Amino acid sequence: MTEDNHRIETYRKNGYTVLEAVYNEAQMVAFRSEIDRLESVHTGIHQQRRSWWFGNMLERAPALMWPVVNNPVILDVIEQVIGPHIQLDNLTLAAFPPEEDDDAAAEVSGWHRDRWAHMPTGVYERPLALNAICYLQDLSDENGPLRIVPESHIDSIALEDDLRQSFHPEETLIYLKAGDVILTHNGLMHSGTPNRSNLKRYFLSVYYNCSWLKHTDTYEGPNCQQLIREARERNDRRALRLLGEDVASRCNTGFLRPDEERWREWIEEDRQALETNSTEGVH
Ligand SMILES: O=C(O)CCC(=O)C(=O)O
Repeated sequence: MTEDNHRIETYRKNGYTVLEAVYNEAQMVAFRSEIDRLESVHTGIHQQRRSWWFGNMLERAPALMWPVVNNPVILDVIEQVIGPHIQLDNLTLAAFPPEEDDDAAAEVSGWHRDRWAHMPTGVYERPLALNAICYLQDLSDENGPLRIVPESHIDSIALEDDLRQSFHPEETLIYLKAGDVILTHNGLMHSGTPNRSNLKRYFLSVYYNCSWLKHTDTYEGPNCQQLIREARERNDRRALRLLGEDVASRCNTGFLRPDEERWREWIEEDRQALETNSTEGVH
């Protein structure tokens, strides 16, 4: 079995996979500085209280964020999971300051499944969305690991509200290194952990969904519109889909052949469309 096939198989089984060292320290410094900059301009009535969440990050910082959204290492894996149908649902930078009162803090930040999920049925279903989360520092017991319940994207594990901030008997703690990316299935139950270090806990979440769904961020601003124009000029279908423009609509094929076989053809067609365009541009 190839390494790629093994990754996809474990993703389907566990509900997540980790891509190591996707971003380097220089990029991490840039991401952290961007959060700090946004915090410093959001004062007064715009001030956020216990944690900072900045959405629409592609419009706010396109040069920094477009390579993150359009990262081929991540997109190649997601295309193996849901096919060449990937859209950016939202891109968020977040920072959690140290807990003010250590003793009062819950054990767990809050169990949940992600946007566009549903209660699993006992069999694997392809996700409608995947979260690509990157922590901007190594995770530790002090700043709080990511907690997940493996296979909860398949098993219909339910949880009462009063248990959302308690340890789960089947949980696994994940101590990602700064710059690693974890790709989760949106049906996977997970939670952060309160930050008991004395430094901020930063992360970046690139949330992708299927390109025929709505998207949460808006791509109508001048920066995203410029990215769309550039993608059109390159005939870059993958980039256009990311930004809500599904040019090659493949949603009504009759569905009489295995999806994976179709996906391989479409991925190749998209690659050729891009390549033909770049060859035509050279005179
Ligand atoms: O704080 C964390 O580590 C988890 C973040 C999270 O749950 C999410 O992005 O959905």
